[in-house]
Formats: sequence, structure tokens, C-alpha cells
Amino acid sequence: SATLSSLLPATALAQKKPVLGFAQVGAESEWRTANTESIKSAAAEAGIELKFSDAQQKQENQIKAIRSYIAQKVDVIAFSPVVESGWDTVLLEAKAAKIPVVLTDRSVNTKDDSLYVTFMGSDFVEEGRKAGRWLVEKEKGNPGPINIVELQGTVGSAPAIDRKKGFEEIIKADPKFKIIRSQTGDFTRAKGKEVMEAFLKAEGKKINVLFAHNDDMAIGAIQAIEEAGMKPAQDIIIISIDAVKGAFEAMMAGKLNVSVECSPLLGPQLMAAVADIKAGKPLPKRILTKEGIFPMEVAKAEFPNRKY
Ligand code: GZL
Repeated sequence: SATLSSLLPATALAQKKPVLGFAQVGAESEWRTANTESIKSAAAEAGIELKFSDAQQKQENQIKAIRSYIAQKVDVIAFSPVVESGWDTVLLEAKAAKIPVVLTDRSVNTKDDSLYVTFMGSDFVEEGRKAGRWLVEKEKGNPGPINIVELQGTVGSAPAIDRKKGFEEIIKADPKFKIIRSQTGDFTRAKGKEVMEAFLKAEGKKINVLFAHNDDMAIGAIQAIEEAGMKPAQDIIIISIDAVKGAFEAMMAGKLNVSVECSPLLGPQLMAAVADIKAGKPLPKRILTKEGIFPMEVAKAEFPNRKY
């Protein structure tokens, strides 16, 4: 009897939709929601079949999802590693199954960079430097001391490690800047508010600056600052990263001083990479997203152009 393949024209088989398995971090922030939206809409646009999972910010759930994609024999696996370490084992399993892996947004710590085809995402160290440079410029006339509290992102994640590194690299040039408290708010509004409340209780009016590793924690902290009877962006200068809509709304309300852009719109670049991999084209090991910085003075004019 004729087999199905002999019935279908060869082109139909050759154009079998590529299948992409994507293991997302979670839904912890506006940035992450916009990133998920970008990936889902770009997959639909590109005619790529997307299998998608949300790990609720737990590494073991991401590893489980990657293993399920290996079992389903998807064409490509992509993920944003919630933390930098602990991926070699499951990436070796993907390599053994001959399934190429793309890292998006965050990278992994590994000695074997054959475990992934490419890493596409922002330069988080540069984002930290941009935040530091803005503060140095803002306070150039102020002899100090300038006391900074820091809301770190998820412990062990590339953005938290690298944004801290970049920021400190810039402010260490002048001893008037002192980070007096630093703790993780896990990139969420709720935790950002909770930790800022603790900072305010401990340090109160001694705090001159808040450096938040993302807008969601900054927005939570703004609520804590107001509830403590202080004026955000005036009594306490607030510097943040992502430049999501919520940050623009806070800047237009005069409650946030500046947000460093970190684009979540990686969907189209990811689908192009999947198509190139399927076509056997080589990819650069590192694909960098271009980004700016938005102080409150330009927020109103820039807001209509924002896509996330
Ligand atoms: C950065 C991304 C971070 C965002 C946070 O690329 O990994 O995770 O800055 C998000 O908002 O939670």
C-alpha cells in the first residue's frame, strides 16, 4: 500500500513546520510578560510550532521542561536560564539527542560553549554601567556622602550579577558613593516593596539613592517610600533598569528618575535563529540587543514610541 509520504508532494514534507521548545523563566515582571508575548507572536508569525512552559522562576522546572522537549524530539530548544549555574547535565542530554539549544535573555556559566548554538540578549554589565554613569553625572556637584540602597535581581541570575558588577565598576571611582544596604527583591514588585520597607526602617532618611535591578522592584519600592512619608525621585533618587511601561508611567508621575532600557523583544531574532539553524546556517556565538537610557525628562515624549 502506498505510504503517506508517497502521497504528499515532497515540498510539503520538506516544509514541515519547525518545532521550537521554549522553557521560560516565569511571569515575575512586566519585562518577562512582554518577552513571552514577543516569543509567542513571533513564532505564530514565522509559522513555527511553539511548545511553551513557565517555570515559576524555579530551575528544576526549567530542567524538567527541557527534558520533555528532548523526549518530544523538538527541532530546537531555547530558554532563558533563571540562574547561571547547574545546566551542563541537561545541556549534555540535549547535545546527545542532537537538539540544538539557543540561550535567550540570560546566559549560563559553562566551560563547554559547544552546549549552545548562540546566546542572544542584552549586555547586563553595560546596563549597570549606564546606571552608574547617570548617577555620577547627576551628583557631580554633591560632595557626599551619598548613601545607596540596592534591590538586587534573582540571586545567581546573570542580570543580577552583571548589573551589580557594572554599577559598582563606575561608582567605585568616587568614595562619596556608598552602598549601605543590598538585598534581593527577586525582580518582583511585591518583594521589592517588602525589602525597601526594611531598608527604610533600618536607614530611613539616611538613604539618598535607590538602585533597583529592574523596574518592577523599583515600582514596589516607590510604594514603600510614599507609605514612609517620603517623596520618591526627590528625597530618594531612584535608578532602575528595563524601561517597561510601568517605569514610563512612574517617570511621568515624577516618581522615578531614570530607567535603563533592556529590551524583551527577542521573539523575531529567536525565530530567525531557528530558521537559520534548520537551514544549516552558522550563527554567531553572541547576538547583542541594542539599548538606550530614558531619564524622566524625556519620558513623556518617548512614551508613545514604546513597544513593551
Ligand atoms: C533581563 C531579564 C530580567 C529583567 C527582569 O534581561 O532577565 O528578568 O530585567 C526580569 O524584569 O524579571
